[in-house]
Amino acid sequence: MKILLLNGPNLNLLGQREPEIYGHTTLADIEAKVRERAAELKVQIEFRQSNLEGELVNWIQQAKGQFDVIVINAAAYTHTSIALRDAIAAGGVPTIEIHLSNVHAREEFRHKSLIAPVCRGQITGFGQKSYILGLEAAVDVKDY
Ligand code: CA2
Repeated sequence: MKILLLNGPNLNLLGQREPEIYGHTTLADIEAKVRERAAELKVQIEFRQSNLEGELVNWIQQAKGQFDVIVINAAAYTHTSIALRDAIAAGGVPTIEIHLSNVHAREEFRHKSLIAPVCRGQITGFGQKSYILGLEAAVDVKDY
């Protein structure tokens, strides 16, 4: 099984800014933990980050036939991007939405996810563990 794990804008800054919200863990630390768990689960993982909406759209489009599941932390694009939503809907690759913080406990503009209706489910608020939970949900996605 091949899983594509996508990260949206500014997540490359994790661990360097706003530690009171996002903690001290870097995206590289998260990637290492995800790779460890993926090895235990015997699944292949491709881990990417982009600050560019169009690049994320391209990756989602290209995932068809290459990956079995997408796990995505779309970051701020979660709340703004019809383009990402359309790409997920059109791509037909089952997609799981994840967030580090609990978006529903934050500012009102973060309560709305434009991608949630086209994702299989949403995992939000468990810090870096959201990535592990997303991966575990991805492995079993056909059973849900
Ligand atoms: O909680 C999450 O995972 C978010 O997707 C993170 C996004 C935010 O816009 C979403 O509402 C929730 C922000 C990612 C940016 O991360 C930063 C890390 C360090 C410094 C600044 C931003």
